[in-house]
Amino acid sequence: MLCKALVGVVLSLASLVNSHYTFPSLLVNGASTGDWVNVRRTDNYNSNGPITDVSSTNFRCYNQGGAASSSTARVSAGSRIGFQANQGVYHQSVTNIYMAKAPGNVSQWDGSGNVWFRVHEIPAVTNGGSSISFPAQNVQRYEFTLPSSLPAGQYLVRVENIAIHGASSFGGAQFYISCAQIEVTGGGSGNPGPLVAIPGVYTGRESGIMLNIYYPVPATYTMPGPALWRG
Ligand SMILES: *[C@@H]1O[C@H](CO)[C@@H](O)[C@H](O)[C@H]1NC(C)=O
Ligand SMILES: [Cu+2]
Repeated sequence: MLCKALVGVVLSLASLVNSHYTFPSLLVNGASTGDWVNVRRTDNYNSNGPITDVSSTNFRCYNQGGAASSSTARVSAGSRIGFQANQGVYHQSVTNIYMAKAPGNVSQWDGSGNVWFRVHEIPAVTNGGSSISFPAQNVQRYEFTLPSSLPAGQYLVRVENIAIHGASSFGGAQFYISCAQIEVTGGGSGNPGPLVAIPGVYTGRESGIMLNIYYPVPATYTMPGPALWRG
């Protein structure tokens, strides 16, 4: 018992030093546009710490401490975009990417309302209970293709990495979030949805957010969030 407790302390000290991260840069067709240039600087830009309250307004873009806006990157529909972390993503985790269309100038928009749709996911991989693995872990970049039917206009793009190494009790999941500003050119007449509000999209008790990944090994894993919109 004592031994186990000591191992626990050592492991948690190690994770304090090493394991947190941020997503400061936007990727456009594989190239970073720089740290906090097109991504709104998050409150944890120094601490790298997670947000855990899914009902907080700060759960949207994690930038209530200031630095509301950044500059807006122009990208054409059909391009490959994404986010780069400031170091490898250490935690056993899964990743969602959401987008929301601004009613006007995205620099002056806070992303409130039923406006967010989910465009990309990197779930955990299970196989009926014998193992679980995390393709979102030990990588630094999450990229996806903007559907060519995405309507032109200005958008917030929100990366949400959900670390579930200690998620067996309520509030234990760690969320690493940031929002980029883009202006989509070209584009089509798609109708992105279903639309949800952030916060509001989660209660924190979803099976993909509050779970024990160790024992018993989950037989399946369900990504939290609305259905994906793929264009
Ligand atoms: C959008 O808002 C930002 C910040 O207020 C401003 O710098 C920029 O010029 C605006 N863009 C347009 C097209 O009005
Ligand atoms: Cu961490």
